[in-house]
Amino acid sequence: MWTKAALLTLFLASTASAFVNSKLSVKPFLSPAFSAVKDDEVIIAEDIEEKDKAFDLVGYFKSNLPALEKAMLAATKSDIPQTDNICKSMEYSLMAGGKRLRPMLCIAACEMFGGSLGDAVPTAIALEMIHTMSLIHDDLPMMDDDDLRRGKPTNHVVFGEQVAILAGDAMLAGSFEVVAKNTPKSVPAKRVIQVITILGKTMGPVGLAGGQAMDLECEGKEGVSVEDLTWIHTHKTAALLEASICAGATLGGATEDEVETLRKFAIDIGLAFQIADDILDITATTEELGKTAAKDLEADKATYPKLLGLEESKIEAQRLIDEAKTLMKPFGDRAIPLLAMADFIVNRKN
Ligand code: GRG
Repeated sequence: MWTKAALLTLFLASTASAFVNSKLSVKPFLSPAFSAVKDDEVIIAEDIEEKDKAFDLVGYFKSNLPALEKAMLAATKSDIPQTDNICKSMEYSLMAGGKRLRPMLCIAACEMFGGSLGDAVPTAIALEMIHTMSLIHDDLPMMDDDDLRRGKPTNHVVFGEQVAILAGDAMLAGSFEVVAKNTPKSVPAKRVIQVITILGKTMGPVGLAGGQAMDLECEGKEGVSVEDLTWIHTHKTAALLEASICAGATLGGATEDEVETLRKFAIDIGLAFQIADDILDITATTEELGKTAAKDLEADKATYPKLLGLEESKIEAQRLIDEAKTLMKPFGDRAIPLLAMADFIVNRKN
């Protein structure tokens, strides 16, 4: 078993690494498909790899954010006074910020196949509602027992455990309602049903709920293997990134084969996301993360750095990102926003 001191020593020895010090460096890339160019600088990119690095990801996020925030806020509102407290609790966590990665993946995948921002927004916010619900429940004393999330006291600390559980449940149920009710009528009903099916599966025993159950089962247990860990995180973490991308692509009109290719991409970047998360847990501060640092150590959790070592974990995360990006080659320029998000996943600071 790794002691906290051993892990911290490992961390100090690794602070010079390019991975930890790398930044989300984004320069504007002028493309008719994307209007998020911040200034006049135009980079003539030689190939997809360069274009993906040059893509203005920050601008892309900023341009999509207002539509998302507006729809998310509306999803927490009710004009029935008896619901004031639970609605406040939902709003507190949903509007607390966060990277909004899952909605952005959904929008990018939808646009990649010709869908619009408006086509994707209801599903995109449903994904963020599911994600936020999973964070609220994950933070409960009976689960990971945390008191800080997105830089604020956790939901149960502010509203109490009972309301926090119910606010999570309400958001889960509401996610289906939002997709069914608010997806534009121009999107074929068959695609909407496919999306609802994806969301349902993603929450279930072979999704977040099952991944979390196995994660809790393995806590403090000896002999957890890399295979066990990969199973946990394929379901607990990667499944929601997979749903985001597959649902977005479905809404945009991707074929079954195209969705399958994107699914492989999503699972790769989803696992890389978790490895990066495990690394940040021991290399970043509580202030940087907006949640309690070194939490995995405290709970004696199996993590990638614990099983593989810090350097190997970084190598594995980058290998997964490279593999994911290779899968996207057939899509050419259309995949650039998703490729830029894949890079962001391993270069992020929180
Ligand atoms: C969905 C039915 C159902 C149950 C949920 C509690 C639970 C079961 C699952 C836990 C899932 C979980 C919390 C996985 C961790 C994934 C992860 C690394 C989250 C951090 O995501 P970020 O960094 O967070 O994108 P922000 O705050 O930026 O959105």
